[in-house]
Amino acid sequence: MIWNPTMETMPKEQLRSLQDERLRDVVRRVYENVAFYRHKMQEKGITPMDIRGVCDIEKLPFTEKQDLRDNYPFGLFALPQSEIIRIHASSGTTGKPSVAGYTSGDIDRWAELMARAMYCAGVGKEDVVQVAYGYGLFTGGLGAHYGAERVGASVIPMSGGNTARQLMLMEDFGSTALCCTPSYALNLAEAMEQAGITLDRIKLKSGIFGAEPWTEDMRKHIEEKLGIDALNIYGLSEVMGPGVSMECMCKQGMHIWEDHFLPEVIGDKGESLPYGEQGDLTFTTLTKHGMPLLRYRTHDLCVLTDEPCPCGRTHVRMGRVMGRTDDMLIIRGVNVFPSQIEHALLQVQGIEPHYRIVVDRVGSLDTILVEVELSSWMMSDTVKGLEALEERIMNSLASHALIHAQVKLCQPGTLPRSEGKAKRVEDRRKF
Ligand code: DLL
Repeated sequence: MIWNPTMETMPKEQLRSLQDERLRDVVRRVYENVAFYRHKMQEKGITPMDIRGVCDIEKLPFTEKQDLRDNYPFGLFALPQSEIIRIHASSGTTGKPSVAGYTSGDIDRWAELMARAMYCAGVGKEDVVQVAYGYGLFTGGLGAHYGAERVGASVIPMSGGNTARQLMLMEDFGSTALCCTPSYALNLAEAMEQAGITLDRIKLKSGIFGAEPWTEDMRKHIEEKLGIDALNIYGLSEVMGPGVSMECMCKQGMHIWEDHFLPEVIGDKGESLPYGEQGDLTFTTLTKHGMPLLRYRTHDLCVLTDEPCPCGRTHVRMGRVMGRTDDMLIIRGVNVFPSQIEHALLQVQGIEPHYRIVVDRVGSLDTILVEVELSSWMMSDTVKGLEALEERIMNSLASHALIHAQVKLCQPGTLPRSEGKAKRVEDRRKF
């Protein structure tokens, strides 16, 4: 199922010349309408005339999240407010959020890209889509909502939370697709088990999960528990929201919709890296009118590949996001991402994928404690058995994540559950 075959399977050369044309257009628009970009380009001694196409991308300035903050709230909008019909903002743990404005054309294009995403997951007009991403300033709920409507599915706009009600409606309304964070999908699966709802009572067949990092192991776990295909979707509010990229049924990375976004992977020295190398994912928006961005540094670490995909889509794919550069923990000089810890934990039998990472400092030494829940069948095990399990977890953490962590086994159901983006790390160190 391909929503827009002309665009999604467009030959590479044709796609590139479309990008060339659209890049020239967006550069001209921001130069004329956004003082921030005009100044940045003047500083670099360039004008829109210097940008002939994608080959000149490295001449353009980067945009950082801080630039959005400095121009808070509407300083990067490229059109007068009368043209803006929607405003979203990302939560931002400290200070002011970063804001994004959309014209009606932007909303229309977003719905189109989310429709592509729905088709990637095999979701069409016969489907009942339960949207359990939060509705509001967060882009997850409304993004999924408009995409599901665009393909003609029946949308249940649940928003996040209220787990018992989610399950009741999932069963009663016969939801066939679920949109939420992977951690909430896991939470729902567990609650289903506890409520004694067996898989034959629900009709779910696919999940469109994203907004936070997750692992291949977690995918398997969720797929088994819910009896579905669990697919990865990526996006960020500054660039659009969910649907910047989406995995197809081949499950080999997420297609970035290159007719709308120009991705680059940037290395430590600010250089554009070739496909296959890991770096900071960076986007230039090619068709946004409300708030176009040039070379926006997401700080999400990943790898791009342009190996042909069996699905026939020609758009470049991004691998799983390893983590954000600012999520990386440095424990006694060792760099570790929460996703590596998740991977290490899910190799071990006897525990559940509910975990929390507590980092602290004792004297001048960093400590890391990994709390993880026991599977219920382990609860009756002997002390010796539990000690051996702890040891296996520590070994797995040492070999897969290269850290020496303390491990605490917790009773099933005792660690906090997520309803949106999971908060798995508690860093108690004072810097
Ligand atoms: O999380 C948009 C979204 C909603 C994406 C629903 C997918 C589904 P923000 O709140 O601005 O927007 O957060 C963006 O979340 O820079 C990544 O660090 C992370 N992220 C999003 N999707 C994924 C994913 C939405 N599939 C930030 N895997 C991004 C890993 C993801 N990280």
